[in-house]
Amino acid sequence: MQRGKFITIEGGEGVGKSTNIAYVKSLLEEQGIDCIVTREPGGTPLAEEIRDVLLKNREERVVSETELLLMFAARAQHLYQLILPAINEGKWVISDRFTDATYAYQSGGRGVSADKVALLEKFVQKDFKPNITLLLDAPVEVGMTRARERGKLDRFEEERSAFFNKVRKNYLERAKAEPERFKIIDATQSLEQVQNNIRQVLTLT
Ligand code: Z5A
Repeated sequence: MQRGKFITIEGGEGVGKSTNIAYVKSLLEEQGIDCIVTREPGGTPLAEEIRDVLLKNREERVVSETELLLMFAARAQHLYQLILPAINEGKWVISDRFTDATYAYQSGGRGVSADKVALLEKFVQKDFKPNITLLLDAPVEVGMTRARERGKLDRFEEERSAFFNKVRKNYLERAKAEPERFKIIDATQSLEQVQNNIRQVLTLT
């Protein structure tokens, strides 16, 4: 049986990842592709528990290394329990965020060295990487306004725009370094235009 593919959707907060993931699934299903949608941190019961720990607002300062290790603990569970078994059964897996988010947030945003992220990436994933990464890109203010309109903010969303600007910069640098894998979508456009772009990119791939 042919192995499935792994598609990730990345970008800062509020750029439209959750909104567009269902659209990506419907596009693939139109082409007769069997696929599942998942997210990070999370995707399995244990990984979702780790997500709750990560997103909870708390008095105690969360050390960046703790945050990094928890991201990869959730990822190991998600990868071996859900992503790889599905791909081995021939399914395509579409994930709302994956390891590019760790480079962007923990390294770009928090300042942990990229070498530490790369070490854990190798340990957990070996050479496994997404086949395609859709990067929904918009100025930080656009995403923050959209996310804030939704109400209560989690521990990450409480960060200031300087943090999210570093995250965005890191994503764009990664996209530049791997142009074959990354497809940048201008997320400031109307939802209809964003989805037209996603359709074009996925049809050409
Ligand atoms: N994180 C990390 O630090 N390291 C890691 O390795 C990983 C994650 C994997 C949880 O992620 C947090 O974990 C995340 C990074 C960190 N925190 N932050 N920030 P998450 O993906 O669950 O949380 P999120 O990025 O904050 O997702 P989000 O706020 O739900 O954003 P979104 O999914 O991209 O946006 P949305 O919910 O689809 O859209 C937001 C609103 O905008 C909504 O009302 C839509 O109707 C509207 N929208 C969407 N598109 C449009 C367009 N084109 N026009 C107008 N309005 C639109």
